[in-house]
Amino acid sequence: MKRRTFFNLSAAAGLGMILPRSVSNASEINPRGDSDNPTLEKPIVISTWEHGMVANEAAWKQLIEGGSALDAVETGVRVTESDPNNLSVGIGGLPDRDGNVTLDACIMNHKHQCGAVAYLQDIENPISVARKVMEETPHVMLVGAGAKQFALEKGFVETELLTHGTKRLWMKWQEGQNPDRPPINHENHDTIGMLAMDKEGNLSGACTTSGWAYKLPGRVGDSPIIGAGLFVDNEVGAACATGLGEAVIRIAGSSIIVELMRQGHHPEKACEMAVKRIIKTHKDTSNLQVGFIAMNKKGDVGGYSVYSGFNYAVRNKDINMLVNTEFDLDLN
Ligand code: SD4
Repeated sequence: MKRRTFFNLSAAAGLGMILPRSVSNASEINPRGDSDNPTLEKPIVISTWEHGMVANEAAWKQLIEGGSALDAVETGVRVTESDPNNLSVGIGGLPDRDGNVTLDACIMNHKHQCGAVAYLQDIENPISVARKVMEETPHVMLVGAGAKQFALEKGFVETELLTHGTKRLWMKWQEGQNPDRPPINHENHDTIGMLAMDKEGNLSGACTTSGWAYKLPGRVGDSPIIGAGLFVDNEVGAACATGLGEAVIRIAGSSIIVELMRQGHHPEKACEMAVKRIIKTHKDTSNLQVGFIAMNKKGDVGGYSVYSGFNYAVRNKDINMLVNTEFDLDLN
């Protein structure tokens, strides 16, 4: 059974409430672009998963003070990167098969400028390194040892990213698993992707992750790849992804969503169409969790996922809430 995505503006307004999606009362408002759909007033920030609530808060502070969407998304996702209890982003992210934490991140602004790092080790805030790549080099992406060297040259501090907790989890995984066949499941995906529109109406996005837990050494997912994990086109809108990166890359997920919005589709519908394309391109849908979120220039937002269980956090002056998305395959 499909459920619809609802925002409850009156209940959520300014209260900092986290509401489940299946809120049901007369003031429900459908954000799909129906007649009573409210276009959210800028500034707006949205981000993936429940950890997006705190990340949004940091981004929101920038936005209401007149900060740029770019500053907001960088500030926002840094909160998640620096949280040692988050198992999929920054410090405390789960390592690869061999116990090395390798981070992927990208950032994009309203001028089609973008920067990315992949397979970056020992640096807590890859998003800020990605921004430096964007602003201080002629390149878009630096990877591995070169990315780390660049970060150190720019004054970033070398940090141990494997915590006692993640080391223990990795050792436990090694005992129980064939190290050549890293598993993928819905629990080990928690990337943060964030999209913001500032007071000027400019869009930016950021995406950062430690990737697929226990991945093969050298593996890079969608999160640092512009057009896959994140895409921003200031004329149209922005989108970002979380979940199985390989599946997102195969359909150039975020850029497809922006193009679908350009054709006039509401962000939620565009995300749904991308999800359907992912399902269509995979014979085996087990472990195929992918979630997208998107925002258009008008201030409509939406998300959609392959499986149930995905949510995203929304913040503007009227809303501060967690929205469970619609999905195609029910895990329950
Ligand atoms: C990846 N897309 O590396 C990332 C992982 C992720 O929530 O999104 N986790 O494939």
